[in-house]
Amino acid sequence: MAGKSARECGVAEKRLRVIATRRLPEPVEARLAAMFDFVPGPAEAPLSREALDTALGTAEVLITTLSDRIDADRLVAAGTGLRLLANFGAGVDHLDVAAAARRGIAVTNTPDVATEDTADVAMVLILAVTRRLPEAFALLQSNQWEGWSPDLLLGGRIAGRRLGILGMGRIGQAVARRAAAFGMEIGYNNRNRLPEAVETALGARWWPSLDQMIAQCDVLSINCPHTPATYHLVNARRIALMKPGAVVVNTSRGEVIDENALTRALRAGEIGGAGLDVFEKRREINPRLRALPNAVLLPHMGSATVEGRVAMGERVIANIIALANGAEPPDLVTPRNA
Ligand code: 8YV
Repeated sequence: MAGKSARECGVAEKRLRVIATRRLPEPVEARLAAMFDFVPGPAEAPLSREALDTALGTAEVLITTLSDRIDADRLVAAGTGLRLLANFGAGVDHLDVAAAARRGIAVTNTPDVATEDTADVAMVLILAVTRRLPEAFALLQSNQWEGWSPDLLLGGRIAGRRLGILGMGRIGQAVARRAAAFGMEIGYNNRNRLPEAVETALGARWWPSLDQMIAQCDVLSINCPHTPATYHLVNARRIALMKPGAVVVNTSRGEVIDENALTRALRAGEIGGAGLDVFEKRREINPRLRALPNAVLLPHMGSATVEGRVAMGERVIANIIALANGAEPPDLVTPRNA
């Protein structure tokens, strides 16, 4: 498809002004440039406030990422021509979808395409914490490994452990499939119970009470989106319910966990460890958390595969093409499903 013209792609001839806030994969940018009046974003950092305001004021479609916080106040800068915030990513908690809707601006996201990659990283974190991988890397890098010994870096076996999945959407279910293959027992807590056939296929048990699930599981995997209802769902009270030795893994959004409460519990040895790909204040990670040997921290790379990023770009393009053709974009996010 790269290089095809708007006409060949079935897009109306008037070229929409599409501005991206970040650089996107090369084939995705090539397609956007062939079809639209496309302005790529800078590679190295998010747009400054001023540059974001200018982009909001001049774009018809703005391709956003999670590094662009666009709330109601920011939307004041939107020009009358702005019709779509096409988010490059599934989570839209950085965008005020309701405020956008009030201004007649649609919001789309890129569901599905990061499911398997994000679930892989959840497993990476479960294994890295329980098998103490960072300590192992550090030992070799320090050149102080004295060879095999019977008690060196003993971790825990994950087979037979109970996994509690908080949020059993696509990613939660992909984590369940992987964890089952590793011999874990799967439980989940979700707003709605899954159909029985899906539960059976996944071998997953529904816990109607999050408190009860948290108190029973050995590993808690956070896979629900961040919404006002899930903010600090894993708070100090719930962390205190966890078994000593339990592990918390988060590949969703940092805000779902009270990061300071988690740090306190880890430092006090009240729980066993944490594997985090996301943080409450993005790059401003609690330094005490960063210093802990039983906290494995990753730089938000759950969906960071070449294939995933290109697929995200394809979803963005499909949404813009639909808009350009006067059709409903396939991945429309409404205030109700945001
Ligand atoms: C993306 C994510 O990389 O899709 C999401 O919601 O959290 C990430 O994996 C990010 O959103 C890009 O904007």
